[in-house]
Amino acid sequence: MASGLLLSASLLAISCAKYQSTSIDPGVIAPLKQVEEITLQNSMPFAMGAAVNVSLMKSNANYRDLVTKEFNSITAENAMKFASLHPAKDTYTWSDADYLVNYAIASGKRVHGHTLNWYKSLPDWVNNFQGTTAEWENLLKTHIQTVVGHFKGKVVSWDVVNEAIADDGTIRNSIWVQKLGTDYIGRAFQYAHEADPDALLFYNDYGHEFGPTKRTAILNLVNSLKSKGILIDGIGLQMHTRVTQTDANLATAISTAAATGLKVHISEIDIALNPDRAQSFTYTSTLADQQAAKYKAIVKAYNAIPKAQQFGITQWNVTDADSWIPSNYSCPDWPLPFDGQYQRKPAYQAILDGVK
Ligand code: 9MR
Repeated sequence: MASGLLLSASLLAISCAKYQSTSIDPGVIAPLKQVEEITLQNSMPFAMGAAVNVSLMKSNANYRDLVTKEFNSITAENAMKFASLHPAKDTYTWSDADYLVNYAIASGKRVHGHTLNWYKSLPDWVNNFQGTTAEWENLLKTHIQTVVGHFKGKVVSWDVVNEAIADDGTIRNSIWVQKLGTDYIGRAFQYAHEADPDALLFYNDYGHEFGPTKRTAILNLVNSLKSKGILIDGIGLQMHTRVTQTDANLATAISTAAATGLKVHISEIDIALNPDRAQSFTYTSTLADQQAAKYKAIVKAYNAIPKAQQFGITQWNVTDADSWIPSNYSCPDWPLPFDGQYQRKPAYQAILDGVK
């Protein structure tokens, strides 16, 4: 008892000495406030996402830690595509996608699903499928409803149809159009809605910033779905763009999408520095600054649309070392806000500045 009193008395003496030395009145001291670290998810007024690669999430702690720290929304770069989830007619492989969804739930992040219908990344069994129109319709419906049903209540939103418009503004002559006609697009949305009435459903495409031809065709498509009473919640602007694109074209892409009244997701952003795909190309601080200015212009235009329509901005993978661009085009490039050493580039601060 006596030693307990002695201990309390000495602790009091120490803390009083502390207060005296900093001349703070112990009676009015405020509880310690935790200083919030500046990260994309802490600092931006809308969701900030990244497309992630499951192998890197599993094998690379630097990559995973950066995703955990910076982002509050996750898209699977490849793990939810048809070929990944449904490699044979009666076989579904959920493990990689489930891994991501479980990671997101455990770390309090939103999951955006990508993608239920695309003309690429189809397994051979679909490309080679010999069936009647009814059998193709069943294939489309079964895939969509099995996938949406599996993730019901965990994946909040889906890119239902991806890249159905060609660059010349016509409906892309995909395998789906060949087998089912152009109205398959609306039915894909209906099938997804039936499987999870709470999921937000997006049409996702690239090239809104190229000019009016493709953009108008995309906007006409989503407006016609709406006017037919088909449930569509949002429009995804992929925004695989380049440092040479004009701010005006980028802003028009965003404002015209918002004029539909739908939610707008900048769903796959990256900004190429080497759009001519030169084999030998050098990353310079000038280019990094130009890229930063372009990120800022996009964020600024996005921040100007109504809050209720801001679904968020998702970058396509995490660092320059993981981007699809160098491998896809066999050329060097540095399109993302983080460098290959997981460090923030000038684009990072520019994104934060875009909402100031
Ligand atoms: O980044 C993805 C790459 O790893 C895949 O090989 C490729 C084919 O499935 O798809 C890439 O992601 C694309 C996305 O799914 C749709 N929009 C264009 C993206 C870049 O090609």
